[in-house]
This record gives sequence, C-alpha cells and structure tokens, in this order.
Amino acid sequence: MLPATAIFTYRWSLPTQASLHGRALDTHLLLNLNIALALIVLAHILLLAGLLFTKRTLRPIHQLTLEYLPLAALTALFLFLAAQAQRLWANQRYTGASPTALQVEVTGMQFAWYFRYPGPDGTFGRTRVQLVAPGEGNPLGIDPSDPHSTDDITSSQLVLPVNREVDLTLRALDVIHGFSVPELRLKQNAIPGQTGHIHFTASMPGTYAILCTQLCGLGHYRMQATLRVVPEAEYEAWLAAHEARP
Ligand SMILES: [Cu+2]
Repeated sequence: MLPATAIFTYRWSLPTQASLHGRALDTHLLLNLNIALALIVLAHILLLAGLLFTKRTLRPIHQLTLEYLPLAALTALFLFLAAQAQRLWANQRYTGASPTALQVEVTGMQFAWYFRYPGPDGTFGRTRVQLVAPGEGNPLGIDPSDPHSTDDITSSQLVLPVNREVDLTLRALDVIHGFSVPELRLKQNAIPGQTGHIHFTASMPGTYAILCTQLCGLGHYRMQATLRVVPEAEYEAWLAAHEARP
C-alpha cells in the first residue's frame, strides 16, 4: 500500500464512502497525495545530494537535464491530474442525469436548507420571489396559481431512496450557499439567480449531515440539514405520508 493511502486508511480516515461515484474521487485524492509525498521525498534527496556532493565530485549537468526536462515532466503530471479531476467532477455536474432520475430541488437560504419534491405530476410548480414568506409556511415562494404547485412537497429533511439516481436542482434565495454531504462526496455551490444541477446515486442507507460550505452570514455555523438514505419501500412510504397532507 502506498504511504499516503496507508496514512489516510489507518490514521486520519476519510468519512464513510456512501455513493457510487465516491470511490473514484477517493482514489484520485489518494493518488494526488501519494504523488505529492513522493515529490517531497525526491526534492529532499536532491537537496541532500546538493549539500553532500561538492562541485568537484559532481559532473557538470546540462541545463536541459537539470531544468527543462523535470519542468516538462511536472507540467505533464499536473495537467494529467487536473484533467482527471475535472473529468470526475464533470461526471456529476455536467453530463446530465438519466431521464428516470429522481428529481429533487434544494434551496439554500440564510440559514436553512429546504427540499422540494415535484409530487405525483412530476413537475415542480412555479416559484416567485415576491411570494417568499417563511413565517406563512411558504419559504420557497411557491405560486399557488400554478396547477403544478398544488402537489409539491416541501420538507426540511432530504429523504432519498438507496441505489437510485437522484438529480438535484440547486437554488439559493439570498447569498451563495454550498451544498455539501461529505459521505456522498458531494459539494456544489447554490447561487442566487442561477439553477445548478448535480446528480449521484447514494449506495449506503444511513443518516448524513448536509452542510453549508460557504461562509454565508452570522448563522452559517448552524446551517445544517439531515439527509436520510433509506430503502425504496421506506422512501415510498415517507413520500405517501407527505402527499397525503393537505
Ligand atoms: Cu449557507
């Protein structure tokens, strides 16, 4: 086992991995750390060699060998790592979820997360910022005049079925918030005026904390919600109980 992998496996464990895409991200993270560790060791060996061997014992090295070749090799290495990281991130962000993915809308506001399910019609109702009224039970500003809005379900808890692809639509009402679930290796900003998407499949049932990773105001520290990943039948029962509410 490579050194950084061993350190992170036995000493500072990464959070539990509970999504299908997470393993590839962990592998890439540990590859980065192992390469960084190898380069640190190599740099110190070169430093030590420079100190121990004087000019008399060292054969003159051509500038090409000493400077340009290592520079080219490092550039190629970091370009490869960056391209690989970009590809992994884009897989969750830009490739688009399958049409059958479960649609859930996430809205961040100072200092809470709200989750909206489209209901039996499968379509989210229209929202209008003028209608936002958390004190009157309409924190998202859902427009009651839109027929699609009547069956929408708003929840302060995110409940998702295990092993089913989910397509999250990310919104923010006031400032930039950061939607993050460390166990699912998810982190994506929710930006006012924009609609973002991130898709994933949770692979392990459990209860996970949803954090805000942007310093979004004085109450940022308490901007947390709960994600429950449950078996399909339990999810259907939860949804049915919420749909039954007037
Ligand atoms: Cu926030």
